[in-house]
Amino acid sequence: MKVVYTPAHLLHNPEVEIESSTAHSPFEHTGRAEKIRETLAADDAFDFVSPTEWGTEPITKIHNPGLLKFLSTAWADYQRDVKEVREVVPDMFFKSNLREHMGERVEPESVNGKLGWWCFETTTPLTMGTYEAARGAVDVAMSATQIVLDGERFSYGLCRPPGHHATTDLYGGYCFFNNAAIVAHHVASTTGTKVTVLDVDYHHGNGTQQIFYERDDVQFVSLHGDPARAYPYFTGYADETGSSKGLGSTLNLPLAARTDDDTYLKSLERACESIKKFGPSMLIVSLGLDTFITDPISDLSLTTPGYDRCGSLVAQLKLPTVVLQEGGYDVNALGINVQSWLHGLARAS
Ligand code: SP5
Ligand code: ZN
Repeated sequence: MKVVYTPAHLLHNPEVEIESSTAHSPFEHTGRAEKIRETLAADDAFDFVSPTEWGTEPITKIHNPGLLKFLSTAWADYQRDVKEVREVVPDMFFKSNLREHMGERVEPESVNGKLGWWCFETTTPLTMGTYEAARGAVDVAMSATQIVLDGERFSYGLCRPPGHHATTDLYGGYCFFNNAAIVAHHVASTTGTKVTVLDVDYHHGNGTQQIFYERDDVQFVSLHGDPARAYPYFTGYADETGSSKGLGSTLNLPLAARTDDDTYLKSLERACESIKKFGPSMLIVSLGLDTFITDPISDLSLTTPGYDRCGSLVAQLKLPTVVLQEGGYDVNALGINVQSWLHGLARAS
C-alpha cells in the first residue's frame, strides 16, 4: 500500500495546549506522525511517496476563502500587532447570541477579533509554520486520493495536522483544513459519483458533518464517544441525520464509555450496512486511533488486534478506499495501531 507523507507537518509544532482548564504540553504534537512514519517505514507492506502540490483551489471549494486568508497571515499579524509570542490562541470567541437582536456584522479588522471569528476553542494554537503544515496535510490527502483515482484499491495519507473538526468557516480541535471533506468533495464533483466519509476517530467529526449536512452526494457516517460526555459536546447525537436534500445521508453512532472490540465491531457493521445502501463509488476513512484503550484523552477500550478486525470489516465493502490520519494520542501504540488497521484492510481484499 502506498503511504503519502511530507515532513512539512513538522512546521506545526505547538508546545502548549489549553485543555481541561490547564496549560500543558500538547497531545497533538509532531511525534505522533513521526511514530507512524517510523512504524510503517519498517514494514515492507508500505511504500512511501511524497505529495504533489494542489494549491488553494481544492481548499476554497470547501472552506470560506476568508478562513484560508486569515490562516495564511495570522501568526505573523499577531507578532506585529499584538505581541511576539511562540504560539497564538484567541482570548475571545464569537458566539452569535452575543449580538442577539443586533443584526449581523462582518469579520473584525483586528487580529484578536479575527481569531475569535475563525476559531472555536482553545486547544489549537497557531505556530510560525502552522499554515504551511496545514497546506501540506491537504496535499497529502489529495495525493493519496489521486493514487486511488488512478486505479489502486487502497492508499493511506499520513495527514498532520488532522482535519475532521474544521468546518466551512471555523478551525479548532487540532484541525485547520478538513482534509477528508476536501477530498470527498473533489471525488464527488469531478467524477459525478457518490462518496462516503466513514469517520472512526473517537471524537465526532463535526466539521465533516456540517460541510455535507445538506448534500445527497456525500454520505457521512461516524462512530464516536457519545457527545453527551465527549468533545465536541454539541454535535454527533444519533438524531442528527442530515437536512433538506441531505436528509438520511448522515449517520451518527454514539458509543458508551469503555466500549470494547466486540461491541465496537457491531456498530461498525451497522455503519457498513448503511454505506452499502448508499452505494458510493469510493470510501474515505477518517482514521483516528484515539479509540485505543490507553488513549490519554478518550474512554473507549479498543485494542491493537481489534483494529485489524475493523480494517477487515471495512475491506468487505469492496470499495476503493482512501484512509486519512486524524487523531490518536497514545503515541507509543499509535504506529502499531495504524499498521494493524491497514493490514486488516489490505489482507481482506
Ligand atoms: C483530531 C482530534 O482527535 N481532535 C481532538 C480534539 C480534542 N481536544 C480537546 C479534548 C478535550 C478532552 N478533555 C478530556 C479530558 C480527559 N481526561
Ligand atoms: Zn479525535
